[in-house]
Order: sequence, then structure tokens, then C-alpha cells
Amino acid sequence: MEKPSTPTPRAEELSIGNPDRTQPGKHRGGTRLSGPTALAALAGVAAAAVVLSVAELIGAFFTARATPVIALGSTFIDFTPSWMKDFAIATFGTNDKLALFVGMAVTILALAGVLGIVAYRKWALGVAGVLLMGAVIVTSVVTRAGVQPLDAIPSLIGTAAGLMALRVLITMLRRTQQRPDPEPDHGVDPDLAAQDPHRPATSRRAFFAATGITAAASAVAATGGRLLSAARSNVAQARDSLQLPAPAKPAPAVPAGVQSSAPGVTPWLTPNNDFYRIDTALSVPEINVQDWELRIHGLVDREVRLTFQDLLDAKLIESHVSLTCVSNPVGGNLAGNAKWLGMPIREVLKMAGPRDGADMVLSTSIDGFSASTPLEVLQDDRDAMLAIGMNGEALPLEHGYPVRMVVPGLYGFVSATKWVVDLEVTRFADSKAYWTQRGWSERGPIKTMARVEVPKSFAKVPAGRVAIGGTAWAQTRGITKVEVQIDNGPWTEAVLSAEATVITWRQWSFDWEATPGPHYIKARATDGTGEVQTDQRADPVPDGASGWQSLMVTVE
Ligand SMILES: Nc1nc2c(c(=O)[nH]1)N[C@H]1C(S)=C(S)[C@@H](COP(=O)(O)O)O[C@H]1N2
Ligand SMILES: [Mo]
Repeated sequence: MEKPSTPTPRAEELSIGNPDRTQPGKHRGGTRLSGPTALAALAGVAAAAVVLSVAELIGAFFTARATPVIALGSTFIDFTPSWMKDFAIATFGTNDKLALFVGMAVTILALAGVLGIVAYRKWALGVAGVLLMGAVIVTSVVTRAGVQPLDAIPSLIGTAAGLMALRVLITMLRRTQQRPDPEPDHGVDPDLAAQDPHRPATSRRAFFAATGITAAASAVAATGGRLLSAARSNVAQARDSLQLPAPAKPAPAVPAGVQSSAPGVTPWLTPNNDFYRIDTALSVPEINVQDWELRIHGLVDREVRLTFQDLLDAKLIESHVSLTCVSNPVGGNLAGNAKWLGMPIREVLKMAGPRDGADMVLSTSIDGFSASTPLEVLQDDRDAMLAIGMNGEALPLEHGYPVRMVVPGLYGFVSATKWVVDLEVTRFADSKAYWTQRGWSERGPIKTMARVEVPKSFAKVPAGRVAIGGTAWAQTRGITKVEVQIDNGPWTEAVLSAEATVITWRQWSFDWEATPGPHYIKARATDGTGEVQTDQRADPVPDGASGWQSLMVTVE
């Protein structure tokens, strides 16, 4: 219902962005809150879209080392409490980044909506809000690694554009809330006079059109910016055309029969495209091989710097290694097996000469991730390497191009640094790695694990012979036995597929005569030392999940 309007201080505020400031008494804005409030929120959202999309587009013309959205996301990650990160990885797995962007989008939408409402009520506060938003974006851009002060320009321009958009939209919105005077003195036709008070100075339709156009233009600008950035990136092309040298020591031949005979078990060799990806990098770092350099320093006799050419010229080795993520839950799929090509880290360390007392190497990526790896693990005969090749290709960008670490037997968070640029020989007592600072362990040997892949949990299977199968791993110790238990029956040995090496996973299968009804399937592995996988349940934090996988199937 319309209430009588009085000039309020807020009406004064309204006129700031409004040419009609000589007639403050004629404003009606704000007496009906629900409608204009929602529309003001909409204006705020459109203005925020302008800020980000314009910055994204302008950024594409610069080198776009850290575009605002990516930089904001990274800052978001940095400020996300570790329990929430753990939760995201546990819940969304390799979709954790999508989840992050959705979470970020919801937060930005909410803040932008509030900003619109604030701007509508008090323009000066709205300006302050937009400037604050701009300051946050600029700060997160310039605090990213490898970014220069000039990289702030796109965000500054975006903020200015967003401010203008907000001003236009809020001004229009205020005008939808004003009515011209009925002007009764001029002897207007009573019919017209009756209409006039209800005709706003600006129609809602015009406001919606302007908001819609703003949003659409933002979408076009953002898409254009993304496409332009992608086209300007030549790192992907350079990676595609990189010729890998032949290894001086090729991988041992993979024996026949490594694949489980149970249909539906994952391929023994994981294709690059299917390899799980876990990292804190929102935008995959793009490194030119010409610019890549690895610094080996710390407790060493001489500091060493390696170029990519040095790696190409070195005696390279090749081996199959299964990587596993510490965040992998029992039965989870954050593990993969690939053929890696690289230089033994042992040889690199030899060049630098580690000093007595050193017991750890802190490896750091170009984007600031770090891992602490025991020095002796990098020197023993497990052939930890600085990898440049994965399954016969250069490393995919998201798996660490041009150089990453691959260390058999350790979870990725303490060993598998992608986009690695720095090795500091140090002591566990002196340095803490990225995840160790966030409550995870400083060391991470991989725990023995048997995974059931077929049938799937809660599957319905026909009675009769059912093939159960899966993959087990205990890198550096090897798998010597997998056993299956149906319901509370005896533990029965599964058929092991051929073993390639003790640093690769090993598959298995088990023929089951299934009788109708619900059944529970459990599996456990025994490693090369004779130790049976523990049934002690443990969460991934701090050093990896444990326990026997148990799943229910219905036999019909
Ligand atoms: N630079 C960088 N390297 C990293 C990480 C990271 O966050 N940043 N995550 C590590 C973790 S936790 C794992 S499990 C492996 C995963 O390697 P992948 O993505 O190639 O499977 O990379 C490791 N290397
Ligand atoms: Mo991991």
C-alpha cells in the first residue's frame, strides 16, 4: 500500500546521483521497501559483474598473470580454514575447485546484493563499498606470486566501470520511485491527472532493461576476456610440441596380466586425462621452459641452478609409479598409475652436496605450495625423480608442466610438488611445508590399501557367479596378498594380477557364488613385509585414511 511521502534525509541522499536535486520534496523513494530493496540488490549484482568482467577483459590485454577472479579465488583459498578445505576435498574430490567457485560466486552475489541496497539507501556508503571491493581485488591480485604492480590496472579500471554502472542503475531505480507532481493548478484533464501521480519518472521496465543489458554485456566481456587469455597463452602449444628425449634407463617391461580379470576394474595404467588432480592452484601455472629454473640450496656445499635444457641433457630414467593422495578416503579414487620420465633427484642432490645434519628437502612450486620430503628417501634407490614426462608425453599443464617431483612410496602432499622451482636442503626441525602448517603430518608414507571397484557399493547383481575386483597398493613394499570376506565368512584369498614393481599398484579379482539377498563384501591387503592392512579406521587427517573397505550389494 502506498503511504504518504515526506522528504527525508535519505531522499536528499537519493538526489546525489540524480539531476532532480532541486525537488527533493517530490521523492517517494524508500517508503515501500520490499520492491526497491530487491531491485537495489539486483543493481548491486549487475555492478559487481561489471567490476569483474571488465577487469577480466582488460586483464586479457595485459599478461593476465593473475586475473581478478583467479586472484580472488586464491585469496579465498588462503583464508579458507583448513577444516573446510579438507571437507571440500573429501566431499567434492577433484571437483573441489568447482565447489570453491560456486561458494565464491554465492558469497560475491550476496555481498554485491548488500552493496546495491547500501548504495540505494546511502550513495556515499555504496561508493565506499565499491572502493572496498576494488581494494580487496587489487590486493589479492598484487599479492599473488609473480605478479607486478601494473597487473593491478585491470582491477582498477574494472572498479571504476562498476562504480559507473552502479551509479546509473541506482539513479534509475530511484527515479522509478518518484512521481511527478499532479500539477493540479494547471487545470489538467482529470483523467490525465489521475494517471500522472502513478507514472514514475523512470519506468521499472527501463530499469530492468538497463540491468539486463549490463549483465549481458558483463557476460560477453568476461567470456571475451577468457577466450582472449586462452588464445594468448602459448605455453600449452609449447607443451604440445615438446620433444622428450629417450630415457638412458627405460622402464622395466610391464609383465602381461597386470590388469584385473574382473570386468570394470580401472585400467592398470591411468591415462593422463583420467589421472586425478589435487592441488591448491586455481589457475594452472603457465611456465615457459626457457624461464624455468630449479634452485637447489640450503644446507649444501654449493648452490646449484638447473635449467630445463640441463634436464633434457641429463641421463633420464623412466619408471611406472603409482601416486596417491593423503586425502583419499578408504575405497576412494585419488590415486593413479603412470609412466614417468625424469632425472633422479639423487643426482641433482649430488651436484649440490647436502651437508651433515640435513634430513629434509623442502620443495616449493612456482605458486607457493611446498612439501617436506625426507632427504634419504630422495637419495635411495627408489629413484625419486624430477619428472618431465608422463605416459610418453610432456607433463600435462595441470600435472606440473614443465617439471614436477615423483617420489615412490610417499603421499603427494609431502613429495609430489608440481611446477617445482626450488629445493631447499634443510631439517624437519627448521621448516614446515604447506599442509604441515595446516595440521597435516610432516611425513607421509603411503598406507597399505585394498580397494573394491566392482561391484559398486549398493549395486544390485544377479545371483550366480559375480566377479569382484579392484586395485591394491603399498608403494615400495608391494602387495603380496588380497583377501575378501563375504558377510561374516572366512577371509579368502583373491587372485592377484601380475605385479609390475613394488612402486606400482597391483590389481586383483575374486569369483563369488552369490546367493540372493543383501550381502557385505570386505577386502584387505597384505604388503611385502607380511603386514596385513590394519582394520583401525582413521580419517585422512593427518597422515592418511586406514581401515577395511566394506560395501553392501543386493543379489537378486
Ligand atoms: N604445486 C603443487 N604441487 C602439488 C600439490 C599442490 O597443491 N601444489 N598437491 C600435491 C598433492 S596433495 C598431491 S596428492 C599430488 C597430486 O598430483 P596430481 O594432481 O598430478 O595427481 O600433487 C602434489 N603436488
Ligand atoms: Mo594429496
